[in-house]
Amino acid sequence: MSTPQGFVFEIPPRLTVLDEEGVLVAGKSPPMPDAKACELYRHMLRARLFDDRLLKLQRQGRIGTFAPSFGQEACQVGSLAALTAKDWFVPSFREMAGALYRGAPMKSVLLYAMGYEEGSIVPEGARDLPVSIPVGGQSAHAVGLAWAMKLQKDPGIAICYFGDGATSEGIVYESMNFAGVLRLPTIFFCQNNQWAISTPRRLQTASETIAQKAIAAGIEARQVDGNDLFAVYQATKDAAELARSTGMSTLIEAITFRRGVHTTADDPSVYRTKTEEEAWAKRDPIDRMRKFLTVKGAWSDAKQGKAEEEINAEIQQAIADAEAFRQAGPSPLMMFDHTFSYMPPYLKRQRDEAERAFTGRDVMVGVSTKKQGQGSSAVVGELEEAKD
Ligand SMILES: Cc1ncc(C[n+]2csc(CCOP(=O)(O)OP(=O)(O)O)c2C)c(N)n1
Ligand SMILES: [Mg+2]
Repeated sequence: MSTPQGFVFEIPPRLTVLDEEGVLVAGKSPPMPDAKACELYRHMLRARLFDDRLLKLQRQGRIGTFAPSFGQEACQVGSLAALTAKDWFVPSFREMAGALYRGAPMKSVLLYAMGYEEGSIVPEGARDLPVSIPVGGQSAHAVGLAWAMKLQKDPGIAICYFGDGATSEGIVYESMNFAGVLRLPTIFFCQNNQWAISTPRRLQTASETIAQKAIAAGIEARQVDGNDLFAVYQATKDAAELARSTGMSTLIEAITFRRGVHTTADDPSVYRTKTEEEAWAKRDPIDRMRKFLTVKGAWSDAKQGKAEEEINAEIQQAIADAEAFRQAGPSPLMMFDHTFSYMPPYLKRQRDEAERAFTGRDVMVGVSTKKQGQGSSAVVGELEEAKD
């Protein structure tokens, strides 16, 4: 149905360019040359290897909690590759792959996970916001940035990331409504990863798609295969062009899967099945792109080996730098300062507990504080709860 303004209330069919086997869908062609695809593949691999390492560091007590990007690398790298450094990147808490792509140092990611405010410092001049924990809240920041750019006649756009769960938060609707009414060049990028902690997609909303939520706000709606970097790239490029030329926003629903834990404080085996996890493992975005590039002769085992070696060395160096910072740097207890002029008792209790956990240890949490049979210690549990 078309309105007098020419707005069409419909969602085009879900876009897929590369199928699960890494084969081009009939009639589709790659939206970029092989060299660019290899470069983006390497970015996804880099995030995946870093994610793996972060999980190990957390289990060793060397960093605190974090939310892995595992399985969602194509959503983040594919969409950001379609934008420029002059566009604003507005993440939630699961966009480590995106942050690295934008140029965040690995050391910063580590410092954030160690509890240091320094981990939230964005490199000078970068149009990136730091991690945002309140679910959905960053959508309003993106719209504010888009509004400021519109007023300043700055040609940039803002892209914000949120999950399927966040679409049940009022602020996401308010932001889309604002963007629609004022024509603020924003891309609302929903990574529908099928779960909001233990809440499955089917209990999140009765609407058939998340994309259709754009229609009420009068903005464009798209659905893409979120494990297909080419589809994500194409959809974001189209949305960016539309936003730049007309101010029209788009809600992109990327269908993907959170392959790992929600955060390191979570154990998905208690609420979802192995069968579901295995089905999605077959659709993995990195494997899919590797197959495609290998068949084309653009990637090889030798290139993979070299890339892994370089990335692992980079990770090693970042860990060494972050741990040296911890040895020499300010206390992570500073995270409790500067918010209240008078510290509320509940926060004081958390601070004291954290102090006991940190004092005299050169790791975040000692193994001795672990309770039998639990993945995390009582102290970490409380810190994680506070951070969630
Ligand atoms: C306003 C608010 N409510 C609750 C939480 C606790 N919480 C953290 S993540 C999360 C689920 C988010 O799910 P989704 O939006 O699907 O994103 P995903 O974690 O799957 O990437 C919840 C409820 C929070 N951080 N902020
Ligand atoms: Mg989710």
